[in-house]
Parts: sequence; structure tokens; C-alpha cells
Amino acid sequence: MVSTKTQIASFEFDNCLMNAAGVACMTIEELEGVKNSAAGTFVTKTATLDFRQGNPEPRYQDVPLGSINSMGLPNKGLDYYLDYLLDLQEKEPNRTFFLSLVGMSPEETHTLLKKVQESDFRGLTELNLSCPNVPGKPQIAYDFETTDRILAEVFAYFTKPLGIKLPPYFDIVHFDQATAIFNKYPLKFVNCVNSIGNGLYIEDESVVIRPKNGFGGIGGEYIKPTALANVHAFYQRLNPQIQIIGTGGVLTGRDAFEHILCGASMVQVGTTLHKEGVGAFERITNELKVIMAEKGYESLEDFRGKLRYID
Ligand code: RRO
Repeated sequence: MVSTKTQIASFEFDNCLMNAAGVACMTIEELEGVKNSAAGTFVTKTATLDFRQGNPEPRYQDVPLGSINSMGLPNKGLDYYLDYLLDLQEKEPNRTFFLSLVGMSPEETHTLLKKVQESDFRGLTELNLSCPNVPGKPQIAYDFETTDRILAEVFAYFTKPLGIKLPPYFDIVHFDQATAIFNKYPLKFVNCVNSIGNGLYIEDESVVIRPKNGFGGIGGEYIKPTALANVHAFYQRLNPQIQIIGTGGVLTGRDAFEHILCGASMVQVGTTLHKEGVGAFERITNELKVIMAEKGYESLEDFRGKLRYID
């Protein structure tokens, strides 16, 4: 009997696979599609205080080895997602869902988190510190001073389970510096990684997305080695109470297996979900279970974080 069930903080999930924020999660209809699939849960599109149209189209392009996007944080505004989740948690009291959010400024982030704090929301909140696509707004988590200040301010009032969505880091010193900050706070999880920011994809002589002259976040096969490195670097460094969600380059059960081997407790699917639809969850789950069965593993705990090194 092979199980892919998992836990984040005190919450249990029947399956470790779910969508990555931004894919199949803008509308209630899309969220219901993920909820009613083989996925263990869903996360909403990152919400701001007010509805946002986002960047001009075309702004997302599937490409052979992944995807490039510059969506620009289009979303229906916090109340849309929060009202839906408040209703859903009464209808499905035995399941837990994720709310993703970030403000257009630190002040707006606090307004959002205070609304969540004051609501009856009982799920997990993911603070997105890594959107690469809003012109003039740098990825917050590349600025360690600002990240530290925001987290200090947040935990002065926010007592519900909270995690953060991180951009990929590319230097060992940055893993050390980021960890020194995160370990000061009662975070429940870090999610590694958001898209690799500001790549450029060219077809013939042209870019393929309109915003920012074609620069956009890269996802899919391109980013798996970077995603695995970030999952494992933080798994090695973070307090064990801070769990890891692994995101990036999950096309197959083998990819999910590798994220868990690097230390992930939950695995998110973005580009592949966009390309394949919610049927991807059942396929990847089945592939993961076959690998576990072949290796004699019955649960994720049997191999989570047990990546082997060469002496
Ligand atoms: O909406 C976006 O452009 C976007 C966001 Br908020 C994010 O966090 N990551 C991404 O690749 N795109």
C-alpha cells in the first residue's frame, strides 16, 4: 500500500500534489477544477487588495521546454478568494486550502494580512515575495532588508499559519543570508521556487509575449535543477518546523520524487498543469506511486530529504 499523503503544519492532505499559484486558480471555476481533481488541495491566484487587469496580452506562452509569462498579477481581489474559501471551509471542513496574496506595497500587504487575520479563515496563507512581472516592482525576496522588515511587521499581528513563496536564489551566500532571516520567524513553510525571473524567449526574430519587451518568468523543464537546488538548500538550513513546498519543473512522477528526495513536503505543478490540464495530477500521482512501489517506499517519510551525496 503506497500513499502520497502529506502534512503541512497541523493540516493533512490526501495527496502531496497541488497547483502552483498562478495556474488554474484565477476563478472559482478553475479552483473547483483543481479541488475536484486528484490534487491534494489548491492555492489561489495571488490576490491583491483590489481587482487587477494585469499586463497586456499575449502574456503567457507555452514553449517546448517550459513556459514564459508576464501576467502582471491579474486577479479578482482578496475578497473574491477569501469569501469563496470561507464558504468552502464550511462545506468541506475536512480539507485545507491555500490563499496566496501580496500587496502592491508593504502597507497593502499588511492590510491584506490583517483582513485574513480578522476573518474566520482557517487555511494556510502563502505570502508571495517573488512576483517578477510588475513593471517597477522588484522581487521582494531579493531585497533581504525589506523582506526581514516585512516579516517582522507581519508577525507582530499575524497568528495564523503563514508561509512565503520565494524566487530562486543562485548563490550559496544568498541561501545562508535568506535562511538567517527566515529562521527568526514562525513561518510554517517556504515555497521554492517561483519562476526564474526575466528570461527571454525568441521565435524567428521576435519575442513571444508583449509586456516588458518579451522579458518574463521562466517555468517548466528549464528550471528543475534550480528548483531542486533551492528546495534542498533550504531543507538543509531551515529550522525543521519550517517545511518546504517544492515547485518547478514537475512534469512527471520522477520529478515529484526528486523534489521530495530534496526535502519537499508538498509538490506544486505550474507549467505542466497549464499544458495538460487537471488530468496531470492523476497521471503524476500514479507515476510517483509506481516509483515508490518499485523502491519499497510506502510513504513520503520513507524518502523525504534522503538525497544521497558522493563522499
Ligand atoms: O502574475 C504574474 O505575473 C506572476 C506572479 Br504574481 C508570480 O508570482 N510569478 C509569475 O511567474 N507570474
